[in-house]
Order: sequence, then structure tokens, then C-alpha cells
Amino acid sequence: SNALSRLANLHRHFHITKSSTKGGANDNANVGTIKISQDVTTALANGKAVVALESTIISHGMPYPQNLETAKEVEAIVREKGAVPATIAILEGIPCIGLSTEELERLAKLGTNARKISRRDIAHVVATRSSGGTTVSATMIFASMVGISIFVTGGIGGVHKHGESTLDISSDLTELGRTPITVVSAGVKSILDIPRTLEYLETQGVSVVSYQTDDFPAFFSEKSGCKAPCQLDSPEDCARLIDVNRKLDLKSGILIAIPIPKEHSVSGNIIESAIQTALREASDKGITGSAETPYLLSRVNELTGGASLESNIALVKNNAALGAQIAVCLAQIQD
Ligand code: PSU
Ligand code: MN
Repeated sequence: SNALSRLANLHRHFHITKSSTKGGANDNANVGTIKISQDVTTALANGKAVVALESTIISHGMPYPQNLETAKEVEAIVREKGAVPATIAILEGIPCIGLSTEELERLAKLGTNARKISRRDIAHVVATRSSGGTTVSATMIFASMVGISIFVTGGIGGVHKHGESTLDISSDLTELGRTPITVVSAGVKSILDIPRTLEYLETQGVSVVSYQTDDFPAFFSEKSGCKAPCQLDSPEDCARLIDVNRKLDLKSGILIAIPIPKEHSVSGNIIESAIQTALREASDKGITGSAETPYLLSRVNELTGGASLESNIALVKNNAALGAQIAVCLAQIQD
């Protein structure tokens, strides 16, 4: 019956996908369409492991050409571990689940000229037939629509520093509260307020798990100094948690935080001083809202002479390997 409901779910999308091929630029044929690549469709229909990947990390998170290289390498790692990668983006108004190499390239070259798409932006991007990278929140939404339950990224958004007065709290956190997707990340960057981010995740009812440690990781460094609410130590245990979350129909998401591999962690001092400088500059220049995270990422990369980008790439690959292993275990449990 699992397989049947999966198929029913997919057929709904097939149906609307077909209608997209007709119609010119001036009608509404696109609206309501989702395009799923052939290998993702096949994997989902057969209950095989699929791992969703976001695309704001490609458009806004890394410079060209490292963004493209990383995107391809991450997909290769997911395949190597036995799962099918599904990079998600919106291209010319069509949400795409699983991108071709040409589509990845297009997005990577658009860079920050592409839209940065969170939940609030989806309808406008589709209605205006625009293109962009989906953030964690938007990627979760589309993954959930087509029945993908695991999603890998580098770092998620959080409560920004001074968020208690600016109210700049990433919609990634509210999405985790309302959409039953598991996000595998390296925790939360110290450009954000980590203790408040964890408090907010608790408010939203998100299961937060650190992998093989009881400290919540801080992206570039293995530890944030904040205790994680839970710890799990194997892909099997993570898969069991996801399975229980689904069986109980809790409807909320799960965050699995895996520390950056030791050999790639950037020395706390170097990264911290770069982050402080970048935060000061952003505030002096009045860079706020959705522009803040991309600005900070690229400034920290410049200030560390590329070291932060190198670490970023290494941790995303590490996350991809674990995410794919969890997805494979989950497919076995739910077979
Ligand atoms: N952190 C990174 N790289 C990224 C992002 C965060 O190290 O590319 C992106 C992700 O797509 C995340 C988004 O979902 O930034 C959060 O943006 P905001 O803080 O504006 O919600
Ligand atoms: Mn924000």
C-alpha cells in the first residue's frame, strides 16, 4: 500500500506535468506544474532512496565555478552511496525536481542574478515565470509535495544576530516546524545567533539531533558550545527516528546536524574575526533581510582567503554521504 500511495502521489504530478507542454507564454498552462526528472520519478515509484538538494547554495551560496563543481560532486556522492539525487530549483516558472547538467549549469551561471526563493517567494516566481535557487524552506516544500523525505544541505538559516529586535528569523525554521522533511546539515553558522536558533527550533517543535556528538555543530567548527537536545550515532538510528516521526504523523520536521570533518574545520579565531568584520560591514552598508546571508558568506570567503569556501565544500560533501546512507536505510525500513 506504501507503493500504491506513492504511485498515486506521482500520478497527480504526472498529470499536471503533461499539461505544461502546451500553451504559449501568455496563458496559465504553467501554473500548478511540477517537473520531475525521469530518474527521480522511477526511484520514487519504486520506493528507492532519494535525496533532495537545495539550489540557493548554488545560486547565492558559492561563487562560479565552484558552485557548479560542488553541485555535480554532491550528486555523484549521493549516487555512490546508493541514492538518487534530486536537486530542486524553479526554472522559468516551473518547479523542477531533479536537474539536468545543463540546468545546473544555467543556475550556477545566473548566480545572484537568480532569485533567492523562500516560501514567501514561490508564488511570485512561478507567476512571473522567473528562475531561481530554492532555499531550505522552499526546497522542503517541493520535496514534501513529491514524497521525498530526506534533504541534504550545508547550513540552514536561523535567528540572525539581534533577531530578537529585527525579527530576522529564517523561514527555514518555521518550515521545519510545519513540513515533515528531514534536513541534514552541519548545524548553524556563527554568523547567526545559535542559542536563539535552538530555542526557536524547540518552539517550532523540530526534532534536533546531533550526529555522533552531544554538542550542536556550528558549521565551520565542530562545536557551538550549545548542547544538542538529542544524539544519534548511526544512519540506521536516524532512519528509525524519521520512520517514527512519520508513523506518528507529527507533521513537523527533523534537523540532523553533523559536525564538519576535523581536518576541514577552520580555526575558530580566523573564522570568528572574519565573521565579526563581515557583520560590521553588513550593518554599516545597511545590508539586511534575504541579502544578508549571501553577503556574509562571500565576505567571509574573501576575508579568509578562500579557506571558508573550501571548508564549506568539504562539509556539504560529508553531509551528502550521510544523508544518502540514511535515505538508503529508510527505504529498507519502509519497503
Ligand atoms: N547557509 C549557507 N549557505 C547557504 C545558505 C545558508 O552556508 O547557501 C542559504 C540556504 O539556502 C538557506 C538560506 O536556506 O541561505 C537562508 O537564508 P535566510 O537567512 O535569508 O533565510
Ligand atoms: Mn531573513
